[in-house]
This record gives sequence, C-alpha cells and structure tokens, in this order.
Amino acid sequence: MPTTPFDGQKPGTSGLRKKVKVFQQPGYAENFIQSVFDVVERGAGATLVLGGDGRFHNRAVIQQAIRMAAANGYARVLVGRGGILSTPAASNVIRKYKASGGLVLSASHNPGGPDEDFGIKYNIANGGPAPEGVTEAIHARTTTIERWLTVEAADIDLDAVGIVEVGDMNVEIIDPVADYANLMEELFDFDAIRGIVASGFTMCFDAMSAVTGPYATEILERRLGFAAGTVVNGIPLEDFGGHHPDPNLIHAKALHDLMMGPDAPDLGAASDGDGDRNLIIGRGRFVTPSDSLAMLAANIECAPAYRNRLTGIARSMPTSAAADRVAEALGVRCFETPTGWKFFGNLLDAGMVTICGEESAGTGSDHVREKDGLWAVLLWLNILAVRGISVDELARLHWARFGRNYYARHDYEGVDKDGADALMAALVAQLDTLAGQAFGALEVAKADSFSYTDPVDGSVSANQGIRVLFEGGSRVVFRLSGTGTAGATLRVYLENYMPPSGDLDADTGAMLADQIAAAEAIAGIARHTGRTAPDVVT
Ligand code: G16
Repeated sequence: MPTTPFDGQKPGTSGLRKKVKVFQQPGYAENFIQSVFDVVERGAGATLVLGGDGRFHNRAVIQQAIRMAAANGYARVLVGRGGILSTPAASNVIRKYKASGGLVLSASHNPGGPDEDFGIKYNIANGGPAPEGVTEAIHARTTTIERWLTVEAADIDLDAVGIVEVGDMNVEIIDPVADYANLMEELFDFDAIRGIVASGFTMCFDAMSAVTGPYATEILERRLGFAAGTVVNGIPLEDFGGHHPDPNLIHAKALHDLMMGPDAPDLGAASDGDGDRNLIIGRGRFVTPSDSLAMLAANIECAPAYRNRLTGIARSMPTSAAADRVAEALGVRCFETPTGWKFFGNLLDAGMVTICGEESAGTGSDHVREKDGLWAVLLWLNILAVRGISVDELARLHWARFGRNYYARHDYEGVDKDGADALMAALVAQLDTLAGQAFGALEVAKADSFSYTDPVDGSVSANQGIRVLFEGGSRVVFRLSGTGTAGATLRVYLENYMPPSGDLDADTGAMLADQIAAAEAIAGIARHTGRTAPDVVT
C-alpha cells in the first residue's frame, strides 16, 4: 500500500517532472511506476529498458523500478551500465531488442541535484514517447491506484556488465554506448568525416557534464579521430556541475563565446541533460534550431543512409516555416504538429516523414523515435565533410536559395500560474476579433488556437498554442511550457520571413522588433506576468 497518496500530477510534454524532494517521498515514484505498469501494453515474457541521464536520484529509482518490474511480471530488464542511457540511446535499445517499452529517468535540460529536478517518462515499443492516449491512461490510473507491487531484493551492482536475477526476472546490465555508436556509424559517412578531421577540421563538443559525454568521446574522439579534449565537460555528474544542461545561448554561453571569438574551431556543438537536444554553432555563425532542421533536410542526401529516401519533413507548430520551404522545393510532404516529440511518432512509423525537428533544439529522424542530439551533430559533420564548406557558407547559400526566417523565442520563466493562465484565456477570448487589427506596421491576417488532427490515427489534440499570423508571412505564437517544475513558463515565439531578394544579413532583434511590440500589445505580457523583459531569449 502506498504510504503517500499520489497527488495525480499530470505528466507534461515529456513525462512526469518534479523536484527530487517530491520524488523522494515514500511511495511517490513507486505509485507512478506502478501506474505505468498497470496500463501499458505488454505480452508475456516482456522486456523493459531502464536508464537515465545520471542525475541525482537516478540510481535509487532504477533500483526501485527493477524490483517493481520483477513483481509485475517482466521477464527481462535491460539497464545501461551505471544507470546511464541517453534518451535516443534508450529509444534505440527498445527498438533493437524488441522491448515492450522503457522507463527513461530524466528531467531533460532541467538542473539536477538534491534540490533540483527529476523525471520519469515512459517510451513505448516503437522507441518513442508514450502518445497522449497512453499518458492520459497513466494519469487516470495515478488518481485511483491503491497498491504497488515489489519484490524483496537487495540493490544490484549497476556498474558491472552482465546478467543477474531479481525474483524470476533477468536483469542485464549493458554497455550504454556501443549499440548507439554502431548505429551512428551505419547512418553516416564516417570516412568522409575522418577525411576532414585529418585535413585539420576542428570542433568543440560541450557535453555539459551530462549524459552525452561517454557517447561523444567514443564517437568523436575514438571513432572519428578528433583530438583528445574535443569533448569538454565529458563526465556525467549528478548535478551537472551545478549548471543547467540546456544547450542554448544562455547556458552554453562559454561555447558561444568561443565560437564567436578568434580561436573558434570549425564547429561548436552541445547537447542537453539526456542527450536529445542539440546546439549547432559554426565559426562566427549561430544556427537556430529551426534553420538547422531546414538545412539538414535540404542536404540530407549527403548521408548514405538517407539517400533517395526523404519522404517528408515534420516540424512542431512553433518551429519556423523554414523547413516548409525546403519541403516544397524538394517536392515532399510537410507536417505541422503540436509541441512534443510524441506527435512525430505516428508519422515516422507510417513512413510519411523521414526527418523532423523542433525549435526547442530537437532534431531527429526515423532511425529512432526520439530527437537525437549527437545524431544532429553527426549529420552536420557529414554534410560539411561532403560539401567541403563551412557552417556560415552553408547557411548563406541556404538563405540565398530559400530566404531566411528570422526567428527568436522569448521565455518568461517561473511566472505566477494564475497570471499565465489569465493571459492565455484573454488571448483565446480575443481570437475572433484580432483579424484585420493593426499593431504598428503589422496587420493580423488570422489568429487561432492550434489544433492538430493526427493523419494516421485521426486523434485530435486541441489547445496547442495561440497563433497570430500577420499579413506578409510573419507571426507570433504564445504557449505555456509543459516541462517546467516551478510556476508557469510563458513562451513567445517570433518569426519574420525575408525572401532571397531581401536583407539576409540583418540583426535578428531588429528584424523582429515589430513582432515583439505586437506580442506585448496583443497579450499584455507585462500586465499579466509583471515582467517587462523575457528571462531567456533564444
Ligand atoms: C520536451 C519534448 C519536446 C518539446 C519540449 C517542449 O523536450 O520532448 O518534444 O519540444 O519538451 O518543452 P516546453 O513544453 O517546455 O516548451 P525535452 O528536451 O525537455 O524532453
């Protein structure tokens, strides 16, 4: 019997995220895990994959989950050595070993440590995040659950590769890196990349003291021949060295400064806590995640495993429309989905898209069912190696062909939840009257609350953010984050398209000034949140 009733916390865009102290309450993690085990599909003899980003409390929950899996009839659990599996590596292991699903322990880019964040997400048999139907069922179960099952067994040694028995179940401790590194070697032209490395191409990969360190060291330094020290902050730490493992221009500022300075290597890259996000910066050139998706899609033929098989491109709604122009030019389909990687799963499974991405620094393909930070870095390397050009040259050539979507996201973090809800409600209330109104130089063409109908299973996801589209193709999007753990986070996404004939080398802030002013006028951000400036601009 649980000693603390579960409070029915609803999993957000990426599973359940709470402070470590919340997860440490007796019965809390157990009740959530049991709710997962009670509702997810699995046959007799099922395999569960278990791993996390190594943050504080990771090992404790892994031991709990092993005992509970044994009591719940799993035949086998595959655990990454040391409790480590990056999110994309976990997705790969689920698929490769035909597991019924996996528990991935992470709060992604949120900070770690005894007073910071922890999280649990469930991925289904295709390797992807549980779709909404499953997360809703898990949530419903958490509100009624009255018991959880476990076996009496001591903690196992998580650091020794091999097989041990817990109850009637086999626990296999596996090398967390090997399968993933082998997959990358199958997808990309490692010889071409080794070639530019031998000719002096340099890079800096910041693993942010998080999970990608061992993966990046193996792939970049051991297999591709980059110099020792190419991977910095490469040892996963339980508190990520006290930093936010979020690869954006604020939290990866040291990398950004390096790349804008005189000693910049050819490529700068970083990944987040659990290894699914990526940051790409060329020498003197930051690439927005939205542009990165478009540029990777436009050049995907450079990578052996993707030659002649691009079927379509998907992007989340707040992601800029840069990828749409590539899809149109290449004659492939383009899909606009709600925020959350789970919405790409059906499209990837059905072969309707090959590559997908999000403004929140996520890019991936049909090789797994998660976004994949190192994969994106390797695809960039592959493209640069084959084309023999720099990041900056590639970006300029891309804009000269497709035009440039100037883009930024403004985050207002930890704002009062009631104020944030009131702001969104007020936006909804004016949706019908916005069209035709002028805000400075901008006139609203259309405003709506984004709703998505999955083309594969017909499921509808409503209320996925407010879109305000202006005449001329620029827009502002408002959305509340689903991944924060304190108060609410308001995200304002700003976009302005410049055709190839326009100014392709302007300052992003200046290009978005009208949209920023319009966003304040329409949403009353200062009035509702008490904030006059965003906390983070990316
Ligand atoms: C998670 C999801 C992403 C999504 C992001 C949105 O990212 O996996 O697909 O884009 O949340 O975050 P928010 O709701 O805060 O805007 P991650 O990297 O945290 O797992």
